Parts: sequence; C-alpha cells; structure tokens
Amino acid sequence: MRAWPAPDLPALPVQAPPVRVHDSSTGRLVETRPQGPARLYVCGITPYDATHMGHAATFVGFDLLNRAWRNAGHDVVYVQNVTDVDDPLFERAAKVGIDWRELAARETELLRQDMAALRIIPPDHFPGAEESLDLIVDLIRRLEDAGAVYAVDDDLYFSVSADPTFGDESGWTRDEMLAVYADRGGDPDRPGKKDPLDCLVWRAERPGEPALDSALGRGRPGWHVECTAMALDLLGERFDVQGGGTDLVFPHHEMCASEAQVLTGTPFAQAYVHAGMVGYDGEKMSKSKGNLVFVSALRNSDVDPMAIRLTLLRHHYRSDWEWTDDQLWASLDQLDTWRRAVAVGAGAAAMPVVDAVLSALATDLDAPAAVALVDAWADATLGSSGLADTSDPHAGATVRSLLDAALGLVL
Ligand code: 5CA
Ligand code: ZN
Repeated sequence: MRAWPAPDLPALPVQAPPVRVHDSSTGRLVETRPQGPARLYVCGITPYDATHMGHAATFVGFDLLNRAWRNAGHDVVYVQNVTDVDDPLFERAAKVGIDWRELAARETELLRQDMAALRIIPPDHFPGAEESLDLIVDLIRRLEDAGAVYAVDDDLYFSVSADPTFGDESGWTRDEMLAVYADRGGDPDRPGKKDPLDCLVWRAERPGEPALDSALGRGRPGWHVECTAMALDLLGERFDVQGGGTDLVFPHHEMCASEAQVLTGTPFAQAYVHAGMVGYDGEKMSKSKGNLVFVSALRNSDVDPMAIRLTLLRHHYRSDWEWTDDQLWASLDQLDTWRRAVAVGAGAAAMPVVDAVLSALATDLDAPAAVALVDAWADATLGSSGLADTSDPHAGATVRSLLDAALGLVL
C-alpha cells in the first residue's frame, strides 16, 4: 500500500551516538549494530477504527528510533504492516453493515493523515495482509514442509513444540501464557489441538465469513503468520528491531519469532522492543473498551498536532501512562515558550544541548530527558530565572533543527 508523505529531515552539525534500546527477550539495554541499513518492523493497525493516542504513542516511540538511527548515520528500512485481514475488522464491518475492505481503506487513509500531521517518518514498505497473501501462504507451506504445521478439521495450526526456543521472545512461563491466551485471540480449548498454545495459521472458509482464494483453498491466514511473512519477505532474516506495544509481547511476537526460528534456524529479530500502554479513564485505551481519544478528533478541533506529539514525548516510550487533556494544554504552553526562545535568534549555548539530547535519545529513546534539556535551554535563553543568556549567536536555528531532526517537532 501507499504510505504517507515524508517530513523534511534537517541535517545536524554532529553525528549521534550508537543507539541502545531495551530488549524484551533479555530484559537488557542492548546496542543496535546495523550491518548495512538498520531494519525495523513495527506492528501497525488493524484498520477498523481511527488512530487513538495509544497507537500514536507507539508509532512516535518507533519514530524516535528511526530518527536516532538516521542521526547516527544509518540508512533505515522501515516496515509497518496493516492487518487488513483479521477477525476484529470483519466483526466491526459486519456490525456497522459496511464492506470490510471499504472500512479498512477508510481507516487506513485516516491513519495516513494522522501520521503525516504528527510528522512520523513513513515506512518504506506499508504492506497489507491481503496484498501479501501469496507470500503468507508460501510461508505456511514452508512451515508445513518443516513439519511444524498440522490440521484440525480444515484449519491449520503451527505447532509450538517445533521450536525449541519457544518462549524466548517474551521470557514468559507456560502458565503465564495460558492465563492470557484465550483473551488475546488464542483458542487454547479447541479439541484436536496438540498443544493448547498452538496458534492458527490458516482458517478455512466458514459460511458467512469473508474468505480469500489461495493455493490453500478458500479461507484466510491467522494473524501471527501474516507479520512473520511480511517481515521476513521485506527485511530478511534476523532484522534489527521488531517493535509494537507491550500488548503484543505474547502471543503475537512470540508466535512470529517462533515461526521464523523454525523456518530460518535463526532468531526473528536481534531485539524486541515494546512500547508501554496508554490508558484513559483508568483502563488501557482500546477499541474494545471504547475509551478512546482519537488523533483525528483533536486535529479536527484545531489542536496543533505538534502539541499532541509533545504530549506523547513527555512520557518515556516504555512507561504505561494515562492520557489527560490537561497534559495537552500544558504542551501548548510549553511549545509557546520554546517558540519564543528560538525566535530570539541568539541564545544559551546550543551545542551542549545538541550533544545531550542526541545522547538521551540514543539511550533507550529517552524523550522526557530530551524535553527537559530543551526546557532548561529555553529558560536560560529567555532569562526566566535571572539574566537572559544570548551568548550563542546561532542558538535559535540550531535548537530548531535539533527539535525537528531528533524529536520530530517543528516550531
Ligand atoms: N494489527 C495488530 C498488530 S499486527 C495490532 O495490534 N493492531 S492495533 O490496531 O491493535 O494496534 C496497533 C499498534 O498500536 C500495535 O503496535 C499495538 O501494540 C499498539 N497499541 C494498541 N493499543 C495501544 C495502547 N493503548 N497504548 C500503546 N500502544 C498501543
Ligand atoms: Zn503484527
């Protein structure tokens, strides 16, 4: 599919340090070491509703990684998928009485507009599952050849016992997995399965359900195998970072990692990076709970998208937090202060701020630290706590470029 227009990226006067991120599989901070372009896969939306602040926070988090790599001198190949073949989409389309392809197309278009407004660097590949059907089916067949797939009635399942490393991505115990599997799209109790944790890779056509024509007959792929196939096809083996929210640690990313391990004999990704959950009104923001704050709704009320982005940046990508409207108003004030500070032209020394911001972002994408550094610079420049410091004649322009290139904020 088509992605969205790319924002301009100003060049910075210095190169950023190598990027370290928190890897869920080891629980440690690991240095990314891209060989050739840095390769990133981020699990994208299931397009049955508009982009909410939780999605936006996750995509902004990985946009910081994309920017940190670029500022460190790497090319980046970024893939973000669209899950345009999956149960939640079909269910919503049936409920509201609209064609599922039409619903997916409409919500994907809204995502494009939201992402462009938030100045998120677009993915180089933006694949949907339907357009990737042949390669997904091909991957299912290769898993079958490897002896890792079996049939239950006319459906096909991936056998987790085929992968001796199953569980490594999440680090979860079997009991922990079993406790949530049914709530997260799994079907542990289906009779005929060899292991309750085995996951569906192909669902044969059922009367009244959407189905696609394929070499496996009419039906549709399971969710996990879609991402495995798209990532391996577009990025190759052992790409640098597999990303998404912590809601995907298990089963989604575990199953993807396991299927890839069986096929390629090597780990799916070098690091598995997960963004925290954004909540609203005391619950995880989710379509099923209906407690959503939409990016598009705020944009339609004339909220500056940069204030939305700054609100997201004030939280570390790994933390769980609650959206409140007063944070948005505070961000509007903060942007106003920063705009006044850069408008002075001369200001407090900018190069130490550039170095410190790039180093904060290279250390597990610490945007809140970066925001605090810019605040301190703005205070010194405006003289909020004493005399205004205007010792650096180019400070305003330098900080403006820094905010744009490293944090995606245009003042
Ligand atoms: N299509 C699948 C991934 S293949 C999916 O999870 N879609 S989604 O629309 O539910 O979520 C899209 C992305 O936003 C995923 O990376 C997901 O982990 C993340 N996400 C969903 N809800 C939240 C939330 N409340 N806070 C933070 N991130 C979230
Ligand atoms: Zn995915």
